[in-house]
Amino acid sequence: MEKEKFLWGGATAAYQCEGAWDEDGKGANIWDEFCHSAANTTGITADVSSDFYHHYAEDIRMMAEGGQNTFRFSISWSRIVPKEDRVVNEAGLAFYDRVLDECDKYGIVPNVTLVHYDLPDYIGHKGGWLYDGVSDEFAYYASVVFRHFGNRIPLYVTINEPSHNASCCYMVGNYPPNEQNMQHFAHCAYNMVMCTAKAVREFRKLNLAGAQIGIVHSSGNTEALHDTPEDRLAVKYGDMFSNDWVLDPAIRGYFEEELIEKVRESGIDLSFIKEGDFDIIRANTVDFLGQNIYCRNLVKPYKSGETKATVNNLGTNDGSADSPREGKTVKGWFESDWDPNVPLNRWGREVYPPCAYATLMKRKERYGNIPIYVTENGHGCYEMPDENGYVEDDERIRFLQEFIGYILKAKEEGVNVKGYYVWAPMDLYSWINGYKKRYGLVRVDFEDPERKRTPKKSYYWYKKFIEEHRDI
Ligand code: BGP
Repeated sequence: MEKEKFLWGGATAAYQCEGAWDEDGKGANIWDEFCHSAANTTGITADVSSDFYHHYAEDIRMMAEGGQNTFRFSISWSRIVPKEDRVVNEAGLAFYDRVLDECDKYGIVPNVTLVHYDLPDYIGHKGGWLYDGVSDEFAYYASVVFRHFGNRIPLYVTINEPSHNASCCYMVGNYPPNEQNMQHFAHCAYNMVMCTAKAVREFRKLNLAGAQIGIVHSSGNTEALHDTPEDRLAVKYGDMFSNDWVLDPAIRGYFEEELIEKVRESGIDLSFIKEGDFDIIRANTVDFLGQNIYCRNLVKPYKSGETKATVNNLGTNDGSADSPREGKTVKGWFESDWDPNVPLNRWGREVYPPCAYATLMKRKERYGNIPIYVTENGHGCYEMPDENGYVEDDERIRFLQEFIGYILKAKEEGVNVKGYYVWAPMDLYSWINGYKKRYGLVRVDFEDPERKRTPKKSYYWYKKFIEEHRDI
């Protein structure tokens, strides 16, 4: 039997790169609505962004020429089911057919996420992730996608990063609907779990030979700088809060009783759990895990203060001791800790490559041999191109090289890692950080109406690295 090829590629998300926000029958989503509203104080939108909608052929060709054999992207829900009446927009399906044709042309394996933050606005108006019907609407949309694309898509993902998404929407409040409300956080989190279970149920009905379904999770491993009983407990709570509620139901089919009790003790009203839900969760687990790897979850025991979180500080970190840092306090659970020996990026996030190894080892310890794709890993930077648009992004190359080194070490030690996706193959919109924070291997000139693409130094580095590691 031919050895299965390791997948090397890049990842994007619909709202961040497609543009064409109201073209060919697409409905608005909660990000269109937020970006067009006064709540968006920067005034920056992704109405055009990288214009992937019109540049997909060029982008996919560049991926192929860069040696990449897989591409992770997301489908825009509101392109497929634009309105509450559930009528399917054929032009939306046709767009993704064209994207898949292009992938086929180069033998690029598509890895497709059903929702990457961008709920349709009509779901948003009913309460978004808090709407009781959100999981049924999602299951309907998912079944439309599964029926249309079938096993042309071998890797489906239900939701991108439930924990990061819920936290930004309802804890930090930097993503729509911009709330700081832990009751809503928990309700949103629970509905996301139900969305995955119900979408998996639709997927199983079709018996799509050769196609698999997974979930993409973002939080890394939890660790503490000290090894006291209190620190060990903080690590446990850190995992329960950031990892277990997403991964236990999706992979094992249940929440641990201890988690439910701890949430109840924290004063959360759990009446959103409906009879029969746990049977649906138990019967509908995923085939693989998509693990995004950016940083670890460094914690210490909870001491004082109300629950709060900070993330993505608009590039204000200048390295000084009082610069904003990413982290959270969860009352009665844990607090984030800071390691003075580990550098932070401009957005206050640790740059700590060994977390890639530790995260993957932890996943194996808890979830056994489940196939894992590293579905995102990347480094945001402010960048200056030369007069030809070329960027020498050595800092990004170092970052990727070190992280990939740790990922391959975990693979060598038995973690079932089957693929790696750099965030991102080209520059795109970075949510509330707009366009100045860049992640791409290919520069996109956002000032240019034609959105000229220019490969950066990292693009060529990645190409060579893949050549040397094609047959791992
Ligand atoms: C992940 C998201 C992506 C992407 C990336 C970088 O959490 O899945 O959508 O944006 O992080 O984050 P940011 O753009 O906020 O720096």
